[in-house]
Amino acid sequence: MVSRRKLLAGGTTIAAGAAAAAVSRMAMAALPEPVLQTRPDTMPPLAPATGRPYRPVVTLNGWTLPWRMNQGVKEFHLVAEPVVREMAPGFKAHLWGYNGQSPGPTIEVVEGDRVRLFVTNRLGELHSIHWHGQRLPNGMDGVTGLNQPGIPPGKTFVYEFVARRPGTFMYHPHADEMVQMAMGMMGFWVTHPKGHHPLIDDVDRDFCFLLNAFDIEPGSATPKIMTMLEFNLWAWNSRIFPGIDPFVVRHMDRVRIRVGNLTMTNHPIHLHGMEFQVTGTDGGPTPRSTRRHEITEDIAVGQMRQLEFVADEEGDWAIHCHKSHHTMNAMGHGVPTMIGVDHREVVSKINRLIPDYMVMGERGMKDMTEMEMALPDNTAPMMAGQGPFGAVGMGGMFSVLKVRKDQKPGDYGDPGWYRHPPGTVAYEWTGSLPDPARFAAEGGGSMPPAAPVRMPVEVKARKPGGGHGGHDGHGRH
Ligand SMILES: [Cu+2]
Repeated sequence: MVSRRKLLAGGTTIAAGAAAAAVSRMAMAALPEPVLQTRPDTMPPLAPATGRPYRPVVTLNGWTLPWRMNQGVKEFHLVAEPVVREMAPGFKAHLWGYNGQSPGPTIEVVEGDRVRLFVTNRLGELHSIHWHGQRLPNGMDGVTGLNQPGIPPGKTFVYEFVARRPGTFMYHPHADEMVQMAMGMMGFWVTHPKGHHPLIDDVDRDFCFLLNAFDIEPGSATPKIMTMLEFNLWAWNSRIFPGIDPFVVRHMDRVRIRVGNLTMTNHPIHLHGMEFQVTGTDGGPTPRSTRRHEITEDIAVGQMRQLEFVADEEGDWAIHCHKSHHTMNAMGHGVPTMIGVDHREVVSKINRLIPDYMVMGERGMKDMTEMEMALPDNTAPMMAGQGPFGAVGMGGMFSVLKVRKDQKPGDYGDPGWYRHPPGTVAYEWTGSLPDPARFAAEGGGSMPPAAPVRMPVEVKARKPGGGHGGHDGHGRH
């Protein structure tokens, strides 16, 4: 999160870019200097120093790309290049991205702005960028081969169009799409409304992030690019829990969270504690008559959603993808279910033969966080987050919405854990326990079986084994 120290450090980088807004006429003939940012921290919102005013967004574990005004045109410079992204503390991945990061920086403009984007290709193969959702001239749409030739390695292309409609957008490659997106190339784009818009409310805090997924074999650092279903790292802006910053807001703030999905499956994003409304989709702001309260919004592949709510409940509220496999980090193996089995002796014997062997905990997966196991080098922590009451047995797409009365306006700094008022935390029952009254185990049905049951069977629920690609859950290693 944005501490004072980080703010200063990050501010230097961004200020250097903002200063480019005041370059000489001579320099205006040249490309805008690319601004690079390699820290994975959530940077403070970039207040517009030039152009039309707006309330800037905060990019989760990311930043907004500074621009320069050149005779009324907003100029940005994106550099497509290999990057090293810290996905969680102690876990770095070799990805591709823009300007030092995966995802690339967020681009913020105002409805009606003329935008000129210089795109420099520092990859070893053709590149192009598609401005997902924008109204623009066909030749600016970025599909290699269809709308333009691919940008060769080492070359820079220029895209120029007017940001015609306000809303939530993304950008991503449209050259060798599968590889380049699997490697982490994507970014967020927000077009703010010009003046008051009847369907776009002012908010106090405006967050954005992309859903993305990677398949990085434990022990390696580069994603596999052929994967279609069996991803093992489910990320928000190329970060995984516990490495995802919290969303920090003031009590009674009006909050907007913008989410875009550039994975290959849907993600039901679930907020605890409060209901939100979906105020915008890919097509723009939603009519007020269609808005209803939700606590989970399924975001399909290639879609964007704006979730809005008034933060009227204090506390530390979970926000996560509701697919439970997406709140887990990389797993080393097709893990057998061992619930109910005391396997400690077995494991130590197997480990003599197969040092990396792991089994699922006997009381559930959370056991693994407490077991002494050597993970291969550069493996994401299986599940590790230390909350105020102990370990949080999660990974992947999980973060915390922190609602505080004493948070200052504009302060996104982490306030620490919520201090619950006395008597408002679930507690242990210490009285006597009556024997539970149980119903019979056999149920009825809408019809009797056609033939009497000869041989009753009893099974235990078991996670699907590895090797067959039918489910979109954990890795199959
Ligand atoms: Cu998900």
